[in-house]
Amino acid sequence: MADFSNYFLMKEEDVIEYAKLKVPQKNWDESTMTCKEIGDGNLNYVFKVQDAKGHSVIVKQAGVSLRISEDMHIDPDRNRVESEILILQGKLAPGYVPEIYCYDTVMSTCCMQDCSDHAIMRTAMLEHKTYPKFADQISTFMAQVLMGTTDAVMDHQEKKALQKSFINPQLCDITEALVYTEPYNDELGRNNVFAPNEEFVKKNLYENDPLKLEVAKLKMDFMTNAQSLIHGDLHTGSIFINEDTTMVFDPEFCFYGPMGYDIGNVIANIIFAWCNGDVTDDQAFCDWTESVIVDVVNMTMAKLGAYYDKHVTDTMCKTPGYKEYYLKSILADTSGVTGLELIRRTVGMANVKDLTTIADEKKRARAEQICITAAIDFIMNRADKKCGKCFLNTLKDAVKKVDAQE
Ligand code: SR1
Ligand code: MG
Repeated sequence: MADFSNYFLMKEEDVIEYAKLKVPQKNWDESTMTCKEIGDGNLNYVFKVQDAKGHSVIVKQAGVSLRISEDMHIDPDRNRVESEILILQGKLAPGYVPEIYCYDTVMSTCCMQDCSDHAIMRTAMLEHKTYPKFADQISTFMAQVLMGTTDAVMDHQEKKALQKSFINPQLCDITEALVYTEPYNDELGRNNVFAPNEEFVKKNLYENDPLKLEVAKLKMDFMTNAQSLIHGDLHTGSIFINEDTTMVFDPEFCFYGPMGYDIGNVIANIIFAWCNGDVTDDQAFCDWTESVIVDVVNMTMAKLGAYYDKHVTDTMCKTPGYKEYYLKSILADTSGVTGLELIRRTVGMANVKDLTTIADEKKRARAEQICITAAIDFIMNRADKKCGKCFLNTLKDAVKKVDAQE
């Protein structure tokens, strides 16, 4: 039997032994323990271990190559980064992330709270479920974690220590390529463009120099604006949800970057959910997603401002007018990133099921054109998107524009 003192990629039977050893506090009923690999992400292996007495744990292991592509290799130390940030986020926003029971830098594995009384939000979105508390909960999480890790609030030396510990060059490299570069030129031939939209993508993205100029500005901002400790991949596949609670997981892309990156990811992925609902004319679901778009923007900005007022420590940041300047730039970044995420999940290497599962070719092509059209507006006119309604109007205007071209 393995003693887990040297790294190897675990199989289900190994994970049972691992859980017995590493999570003894569960008082396992050993004879009834089972394990199932439940991961469907692009990078890691995720197992659920349980027994007949109701004990359970999630065991997540980082492989040396990625599930989405065997040619892509990333240091499995990302598992440590992920565990440490979950612990920190749990302190800043208690109850909004799974509890980490332990993590192990030899096996690049962590053991965490089983959240299977929740759904993965993307799966729930594909079933057109609605969650009235979501906007309030995700905005609280973002405000507390994002503003709570800024230079405006934190001791500057402690902030720099965090920035150093969460420097994450390999994962950032993926984002810089897949979000900020390849969707605009397909330089590595890895884009997945839906065949009926090839011409549309060529004209609106690959040949759109004014757009590329704005994306270049956003890319350099992503790489240099160490504003807060961001999740770095806050899409609906990184959120557990049920009627009562919202829990954020999978923060392995975290690093010190612009907080609009997280907020924009949430908005874009709700727009994908809207597109999926729109295809089947599910009015109740679309109405809810529309309210989420408006509320997430407005509530997040209001809570960031309130957190700032209560916790700001930097003397110069207390100067009248600075907070408003700061929040304005966050909102513009949020709009820009909403556009970037809409584009990269539509035409890039990692697509979203909200679009790819639309079976009707014409409806899928239309949905993708809506995303790209809205995205261009979100990026090009990002300084003008000053409230939640403006974000929703950008989507509605894109629908009108695409439908008028048909
Ligand atoms: C190579 S990994 C592809 C994507 O999956 C992750 O969830 C990130 O979004 C990344 O860009
Ligand atoms: Mg992920």
